[in-house]
Amino acid sequence: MEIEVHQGDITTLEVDAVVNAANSQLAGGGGVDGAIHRAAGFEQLQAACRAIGGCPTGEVRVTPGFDLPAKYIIHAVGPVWRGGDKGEEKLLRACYRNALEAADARQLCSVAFPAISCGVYGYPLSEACECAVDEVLKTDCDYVEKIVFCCFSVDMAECYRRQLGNRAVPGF
Ligand code: AR6
Repeated sequence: MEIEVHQGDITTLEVDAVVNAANSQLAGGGGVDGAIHRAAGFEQLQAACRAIGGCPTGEVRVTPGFDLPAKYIIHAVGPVWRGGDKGEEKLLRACYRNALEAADARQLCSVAFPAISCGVYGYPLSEACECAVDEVLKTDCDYVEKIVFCCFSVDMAECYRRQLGNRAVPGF
């Protein structure tokens, strides 16, 4: 598995799928969800989301990428951080695992993740990074061969690099 830490806007990435940090209504919103909706084309993406209906926390749903360079959007609903003892970690890990499984089931090769739950939903970044890296390293994929951790800030990119370095991932 090739792993890259990229600092920038996930909507510009030429990957098979970008993961969206969605809400359980798949209704669109701010943050990365807003950016993905704007870049994909709000109306067409919302029509696809409405047809799906919604998505429980920890699960994922897939739509086309529409006007994005990415072929697919994997909408993952992360947990709202409520102090850490309300099952947040299990749900966040499930997002990464389910997103990878959904990509692999579609025989996709490259997937970019934002830091799910680390914005409006308030998940502490270093703990979220640990879950993200851990799940990516331990999920068995037949087709997915490249993962991009897409970071909006220098601090966030550093956090992922540190995590990957701690796991002795080549290149970090
Ligand atoms: N590219 C990459 N990362 C981004 C981008 C971007 N264009 N924009 C923001 N981020 P958030 P959440 C980072 O709040 O915490 C929405 O309203 C951002 O810096 O987007 O899971 C949904 O509709 C942060 O590190 O997602 C939900 O209601 C990370 O993406 C709710 O927010 C995630 O921040 C979900 O909250």
